[in-house]
Parts: sequence; C-alpha cells; structure tokens
Amino acid sequence: MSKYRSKLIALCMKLAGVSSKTTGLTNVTSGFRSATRMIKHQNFCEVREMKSFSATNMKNDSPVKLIVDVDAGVDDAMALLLLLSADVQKDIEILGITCSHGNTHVNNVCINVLRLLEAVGRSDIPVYRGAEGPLIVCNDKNAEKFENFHGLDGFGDVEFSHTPSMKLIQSENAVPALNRIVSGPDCKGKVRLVCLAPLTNIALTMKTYADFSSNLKDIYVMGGNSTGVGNITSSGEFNFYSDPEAAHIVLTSACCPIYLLPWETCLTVDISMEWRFSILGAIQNSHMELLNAVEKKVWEKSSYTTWISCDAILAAAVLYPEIVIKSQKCHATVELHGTHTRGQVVLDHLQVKKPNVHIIEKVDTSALKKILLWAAEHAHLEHERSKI
Ligand SMILES: [Ca+2]
Repeated sequence: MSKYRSKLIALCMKLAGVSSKTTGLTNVTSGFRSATRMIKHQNFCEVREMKSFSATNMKNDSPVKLIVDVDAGVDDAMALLLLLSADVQKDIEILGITCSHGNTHVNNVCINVLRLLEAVGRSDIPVYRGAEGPLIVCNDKNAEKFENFHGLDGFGDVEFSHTPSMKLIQSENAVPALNRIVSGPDCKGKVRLVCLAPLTNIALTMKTYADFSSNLKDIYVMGGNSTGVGNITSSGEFNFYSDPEAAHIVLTSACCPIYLLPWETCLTVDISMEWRFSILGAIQNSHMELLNAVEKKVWEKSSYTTWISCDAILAAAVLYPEIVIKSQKCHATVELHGTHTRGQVVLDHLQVKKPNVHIIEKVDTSALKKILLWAAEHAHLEHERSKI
C-alpha cells in the first residue's frame, strides 16, 4: 500500500457538498470502489482524503482501461497529467495515447505528448500518430486562427533544450491501433475512450471497423456546445468546428454511451489565473515546470481573466464523476450545412428522438481545484518509486 493511501477521513465530495445522486450520472458511478486518495498541498495547509477514482471493476478490482485521443495543446497536457496521476495510483490503466490534428500539426502533438510523458517518467505508454486533417477540408481561416492560440507548436512555442525523437512514436497508425486495442480479448467492453481533440481519429476508426464503438465501454468527449455558444465562430466550438463531419459520425453512430462536455459548461468553471499560477503553479516538479512554462506563454497573450482548461475538466469528470453536479440526457447532432452554424451541436429540445448523449452541464469548481492540486503533485510518483 502506497504511503499516499491511508485511512479514509472524509470523502472529498462530502467536503464539496455534492453526491452522485445529484449528477444524474448514476450509471457511471455505480460499481465504483471506495478506496481513498490523499490530497495534500502546502498552500492549503490541509490534508484531505478523496474518494478514489472509482471506475473500477468490482469483480476483480482491476482498473478501468483508458485510451486518450489528444491534440496537445496545453489543456490536453493538463488533462493527461490528471489521468497519468490516476494511472500511477493504479486507479486507471492508460493503454495508449492517440494523436490528432487540432491545436497544431499532428507531428507537434506527438512531440508534445512525448515531452510530457518524459517529464512524468512515463515514456512506456505507447503513443500513436493519427489524422493530419479533418475528413472534409473547408477553405476557412477560422480553424487556423484558433490553432495559434496554443502557439504554432501547440506548446506555446517555448524553447526547449531538446526535442523528443519521433522514433518513439509507434509505427502503427492510431486508427488500426484503436481498433486492435479495443477488440482485444481482455479489453472488449472495458475500454473508456477519452476524446480531447477533433474527432477525426474516432470517426475514421468507427467507419473502418464496424464493431469498434460497440466494443467500447463508453466515450467521454470535450467538444461542441449546448446553447449555441462558440469559441471559434459565433456558434462553433473548436474541436467540433475543426471536423464537424467526424463529430456528427461519432454522436449519431456510436453504439456505446457518450458523455459530452460542451464549451458553455467550461465557461462556468471559475478558476482565476492567479490561482493557476500562484497556487497550482507553485508546486515544483518536472512536469509542473513544463506546464507552467507553456501555459504562461499561452495565457499571457490572451484576454481571458479566468483559467479555462476544458480538457482538464473532462479528465477530472472521467476520474471523479461526482464533480458533475448537473447533467441531462438528450439527443444531439451536429449542424453540417449552416451558413453561420457549421459545427454547432443541435439538441432535440422537443424530446422526440431517443437520447444519445449525456450532456455535462455543471461541474463543482472547488472539487476540481482539489483534483488538480493532487494530480500536480502525484503524477510522478511511480517514476520515483521505480528508482528506489
Ligand atoms: Ca484538446
């Protein structure tokens, strides 16, 4: 038993005053074990224990298997940090990371992922290169405009002392790799897919391998919107706008549950820049050094006054469904032809069609901060243990 696990003092969600009953995601929370996890941070002078990530198979107590699709991207990096922390604790098992175009070219995404894995000492996790571009290319400069938000290289164009070799990327492409892993005898029905990028890799896999989505446990997606608010056009959110056809395929064709974190929900998460850089950023280790450097470069040139890390919010919801305090089931599709609304999620407000997504509508900010602090400190523990 790790020294970082000890007797249960209090469940984090009790501290936050929420319970899974309020989330509507009971099918996610059922079957979760009650292990413990410590949150400790010098700036808070507090030690609290959290209900552990609970997506665990009650029968054999084995961790839930995850594949993460990314376009890293600074918020992808923070999300990966959360997931890697849970992997270290054996609460989840990351089977692979697939890379997509999005915030930057897919080759930069691969390098950024390798850089983060190196910082946390987890270069053993296989990384796969995926799609270079969307299913259909439109001559539109909007995507290019937002691409540059994370810098040309997706990591703030920070100058690093060295660049990880692309030889570390698996020779197998992300699309066949996704299907191979998910259809493996020990993985069928057990793999959770966490999507933090345009959905090109996922749509291509679904169209190439008919059984792919039915072999998944479920899909968590950061992308789209729920009330038509966009961040790249008036009504288009970046991930969905970057490949609307792919988003349409995934939402309308997947044969497993989908949990969707839309842009508007991310806007309700109130975390100040000061907290990000003075509290979270005060934690000193190799991975926070990396994330502090790239995030400072990205945010200092933006006009945002709150820290919005969409992918990290989704990762926290994957690990701790209890932080979702409001959600709804409904039918969602994606507008493909609108003059002004291409890429917008269209909800069936008439409730005529069968629900196909769980929309995450509200997340507990206080609990999210605790999870971020915990992850920032603990992502590297396995690495340290391995050196003993
Ligand atoms: Ca992303």
